[in-house]
Amino acid sequence: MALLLALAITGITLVSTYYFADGTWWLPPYISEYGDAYDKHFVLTMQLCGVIFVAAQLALAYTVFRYRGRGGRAHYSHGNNALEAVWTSAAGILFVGLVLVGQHIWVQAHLQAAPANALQIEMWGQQFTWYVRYPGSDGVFGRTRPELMKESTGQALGIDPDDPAGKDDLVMPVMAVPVNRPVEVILRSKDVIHSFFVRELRLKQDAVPGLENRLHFTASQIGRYEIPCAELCGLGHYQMRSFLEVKSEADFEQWLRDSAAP
Ligand SMILES: [Cu+2]
Repeated sequence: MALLLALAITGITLVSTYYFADGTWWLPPYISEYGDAYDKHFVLTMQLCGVIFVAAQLALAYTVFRYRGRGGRAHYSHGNNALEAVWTSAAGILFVGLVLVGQHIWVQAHLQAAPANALQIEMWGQQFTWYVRYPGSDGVFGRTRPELMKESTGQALGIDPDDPAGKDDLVMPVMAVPVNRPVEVILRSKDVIHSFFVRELRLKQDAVPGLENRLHFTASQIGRYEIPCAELCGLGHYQMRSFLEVKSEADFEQWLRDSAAP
């Protein structure tokens, strides 16, 4: 029995490690400026954790077999404080080290200001849908008022009719962006915490009620990419998704015109 268990542990460890190592289980190709640094950091993390994972699982398999029941009295151990201290601090150093090595990628996308020519887009989360707002030709988002929010009248975001800046605002179910042009996304939520996630951009950021969370990117590949909500936000969470449509500059302008037409 102990031998079978040890073999099963070893087998599962080696098979799962193989699929990670040969790239079967990996992210789709990236389309943003963060992709290269992000993937390198991801690989480094996976390699370090992978070595520890394999070593720990093999040690477990060995221990299960070596100390199998042979009918004698069990020996009880209270552990080893020196060993506990060593591997706890080793794990601490590893985690803090990885954060220090990778933090510049996060800072670049989330803390540094977007380029001045970036196209601004608001992304609103609501149980269980996304609303994408474009500021229109004036480049200014109209004021929103919570008491005016009403889905049944098509006023999901409560754009104030008395604010001239809101007259040309465009609210869409999908996010279209021009290729190779910086885009700043302003994340807002009407109810609970949602999360904007596009695997191909290698970006994920929460939309939090009461906050305006910003991130920016430049998409380099025309195509259609899923935007699932990546925060368990309620019963309908599984169906909450939108799409990022990266278009050529001309197609994007055309899309804006078509969408704005009554
Ligand atoms: Cu959600």
